[in-house]
Amino acid sequence: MKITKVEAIPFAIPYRKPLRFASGEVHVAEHVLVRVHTDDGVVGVAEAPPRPFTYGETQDGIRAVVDQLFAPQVVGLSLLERETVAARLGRTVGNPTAKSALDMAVWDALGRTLDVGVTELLGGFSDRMRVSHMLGFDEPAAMVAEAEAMRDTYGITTFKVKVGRRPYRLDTEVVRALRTALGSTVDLYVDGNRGWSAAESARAMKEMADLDLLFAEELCPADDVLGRRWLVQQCDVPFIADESAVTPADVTREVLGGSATAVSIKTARTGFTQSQRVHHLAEGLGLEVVMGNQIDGQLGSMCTVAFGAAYRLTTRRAGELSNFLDMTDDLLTEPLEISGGELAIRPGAGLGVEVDPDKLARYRTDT
Ligand code: MUC
Ligand code: MG
Repeated sequence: MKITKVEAIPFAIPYRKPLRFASGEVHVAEHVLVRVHTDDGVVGVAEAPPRPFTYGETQDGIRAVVDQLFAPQVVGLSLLERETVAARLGRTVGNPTAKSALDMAVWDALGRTLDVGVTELLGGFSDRMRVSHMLGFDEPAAMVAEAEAMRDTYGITTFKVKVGRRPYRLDTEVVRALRTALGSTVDLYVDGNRGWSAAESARAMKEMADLDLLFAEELCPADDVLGRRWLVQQCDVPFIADESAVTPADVTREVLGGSATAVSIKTARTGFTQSQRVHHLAEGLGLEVVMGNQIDGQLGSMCTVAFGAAYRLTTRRAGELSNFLDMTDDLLTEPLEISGGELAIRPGAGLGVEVDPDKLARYRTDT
């Protein structure tokens, strides 16, 4: 079970339709495939999505930190020494998606070695999650059409609507149009990616008070400490900390400081090992939890559902698992399939998915 080699392979797959939101936009999935090899001939995989606008990481930076700092510190360790892996990666600050992909590839390799699924290793609560679809900025009619297509084709009935534009009415009109078109049979929530001030957020929430929102996420910057606290106090729905709560310590600070009442768990930034800590913390604090999307490809989405399905708390709400549908292609031998509004884990060992060597050869950018 010894780790013998770690690879960080950059690849690029264009989006059919870019995702736009208040802090940036994504046109091409320029991710890094991380592979962990063991002396038993097992290979564990995961992907790191660089999000410079959220974590300051780039594709080149992820490759460099994995190759130069992380790989030398984990080669020689056993797959069972996951806490030691976490402690060694933890000596370096930041780099959350690079650390997470390595962590999840170790868990995948462990599952494959033991012939057990990652979800079973983690908690084994369920084998599936309901799916929430994230709607990026567009005209109201286009966003309504996208939501209707997701509902009619995949049975998805939960939508996270990107907001945070100025003037805020651009977004409140979209949310109103969605509620009018889709009726009360769908769940809607909003994510501002820190685009509004606290005062704009309060006004926008007041204007949407009759739209029966489920949550509000990261509407204004958490660094606007008093403004954010003031906003969260008057919010009548759970207020999700996403990019303001990257580590378990951040979650503690934001929640105890009154800046959030719910948390987004993203395996892309907390892997499986740190996501367990965030999950247990959220359970202990009595927080609502949503499994979030870091604009993941199919491998990243499988990591999200593998973790989310493992616990009762994470299965309570739909997980953000569908944005890979906007990519022109992906790396897996068998594409993920959403049906009846749900995404199931794969029955095999580890994550239960395989990277297609031909697809990797086509999309890798290092050869
Ligand atoms: C989200 O929930 O915010 C957009 C920016 C980011 O960091 O993640 C995505 C989705
Ligand atoms: Mg968010």
